[in-house]
Amino acid sequence: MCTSTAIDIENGKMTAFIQAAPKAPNRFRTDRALRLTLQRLLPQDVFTAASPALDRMGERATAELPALADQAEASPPRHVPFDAWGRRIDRIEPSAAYDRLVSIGQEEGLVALPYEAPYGAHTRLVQAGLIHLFDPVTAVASCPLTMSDGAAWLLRKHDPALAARYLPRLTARKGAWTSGQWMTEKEGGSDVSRTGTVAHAAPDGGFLLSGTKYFTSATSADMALALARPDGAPEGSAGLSLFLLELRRPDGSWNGIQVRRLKDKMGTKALPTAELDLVEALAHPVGGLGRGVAKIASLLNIARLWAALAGPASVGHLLALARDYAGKREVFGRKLHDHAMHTAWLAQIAAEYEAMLGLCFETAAALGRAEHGGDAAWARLLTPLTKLSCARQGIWGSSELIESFGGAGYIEDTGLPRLFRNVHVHTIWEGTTNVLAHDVLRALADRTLGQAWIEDIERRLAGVTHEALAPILPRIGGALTKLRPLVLAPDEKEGRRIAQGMARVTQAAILAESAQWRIEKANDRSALIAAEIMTRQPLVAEPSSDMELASLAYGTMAEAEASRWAAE
Ligand code: UCC
Repeated sequence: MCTSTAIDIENGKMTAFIQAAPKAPNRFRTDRALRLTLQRLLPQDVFTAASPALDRMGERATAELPALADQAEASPPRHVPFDAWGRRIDRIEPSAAYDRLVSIGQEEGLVALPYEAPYGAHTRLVQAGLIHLFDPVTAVASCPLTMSDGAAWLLRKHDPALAARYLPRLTARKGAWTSGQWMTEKEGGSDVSRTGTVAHAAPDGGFLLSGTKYFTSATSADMALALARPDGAPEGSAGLSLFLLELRRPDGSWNGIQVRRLKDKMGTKALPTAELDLVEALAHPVGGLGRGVAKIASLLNIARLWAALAGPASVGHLLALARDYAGKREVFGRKLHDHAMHTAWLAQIAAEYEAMLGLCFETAAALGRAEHGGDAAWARLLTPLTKLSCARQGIWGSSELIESFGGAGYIEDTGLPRLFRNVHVHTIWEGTTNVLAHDVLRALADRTLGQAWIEDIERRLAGVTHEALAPILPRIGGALTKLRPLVLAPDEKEGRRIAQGMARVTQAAILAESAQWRIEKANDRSALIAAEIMTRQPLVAEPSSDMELASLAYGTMAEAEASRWAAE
């Protein structure tokens, strides 16, 4: 596998050693956490019926998709503002490889599945399994797919007439349209109440949008959903409406859109993200005027689930590579996997991976149930908890795993650094950690929801009866006791602590349930080990280690600054 014969050549002595590269297998076949979590949460007949599609995606993710992702990352999109004769054209050219990745996602049903709904309420979970396999090896081609899924759901929920027109296009498996989502402006990414884009009524019932959108995702899309303020509407978010616009007119020209520039981003390099001016772009209100923020929230919740899924997806993929590498790389006379410190470290990362995966897939299942008539408030609570925890844990786990390859993890043509860059976007887009913590607090304003969460954790823990899990239960129960008063009477300044604590406790309770199921049904103790490792960490931060200390430190720093200025 690796040779280290020293050879003499004219210029001195060189080594012919070549390190065998890490290779990820078909993870649907080899990743026990992934396979058994799906098996546990899906009815047996659904798991069996969905397995060929999951297996196919697992196969494509081993060679075909990474090769396309290499090409897409090596050829970032171009903005061509003018043609050879000086005519403004604003052409955005993503690489052919990027477009192919998007179309493979469409062919495999990543957008179509929830609308075809072959497995009823379980379809979202099957979709989550496919996204998990697809996402880390595809140069963030998931972005336009995410937006299209969110747009399709939003239209179905809020505007049957527009849905009849656009859903078949967005959810086709061949030649499908993609949608962008344009909320963010210079004044507001999180706080969209400051939206400056205006909408003037046009004679035919449409509206003409004018303003600047500062981060537009998937700018090579066919259509977009955008917030704007109609004439006469009040200030603030209550005055915003949601509009659908096609990006091109029937003759192929831009629909009142001028591209200022493509963003030069830290990662997601293959994905076109642009600053745009809207100059009387023709658009149509979605579900009539008003309630724009509430309407776009339907898209946000779906996009937040996709972003959360990217955390365990990246860590699962890197973990598979790291395990393979540990069997190929020799240091200090032994393979890496024969070094106890190395394997204990990978086990710690694997524990967090299991914890993320369980929460993400349970949330996908909850969203699926909500879409099929189940409890929408429950899915609304789980979604921000999942996104705020898994997007951040995804960065942590990816960072650790990049280190596990030593210097190779830092070298671009291994393909590893870009995974680390790309995973960072998920904490930012579709709401930062603080925005999501606020969202949790808003959801908890309904006191019955906080009580329902407490009861859900108690019910899960009551079902965990296997003796091997006995030491774990008091750790989760203790964290729940600490959180209970905070959940029932949340205090805004404790928002991060509450939301992160709830996310960790939910992860731990799901992991304990999963561990029991896997011991009993699959003779597998890996989730038990993961639960043991995970619950040895504090699940809820101490107040002094979070908010109070932070405020104190911030105040102290501000005082130091003030006294320095006074002295100057
Ligand atoms: O722009 C982005 C990046 C673009 C792509 C870039 C590509 C790559 C480059 C990388 C760059 C980093 S991503 C978008 C980022 N922005 C967001 O995700 C928005 C974050 N902000 C929020 O989520 C806020 O919480 C807002 C905007 C929703 C808060 O606005 P308001 O107006 O203060 O919200 P309210 O008053 O709380 O809610 C208004 C209505 C209420 O409904 P009604 O009127 O019936 O009471 C809420 O219940 O919206 C409802 N609502 C929700 N419903 C609000 N949030 C939700 C929710 N999560 N689920 C259901």
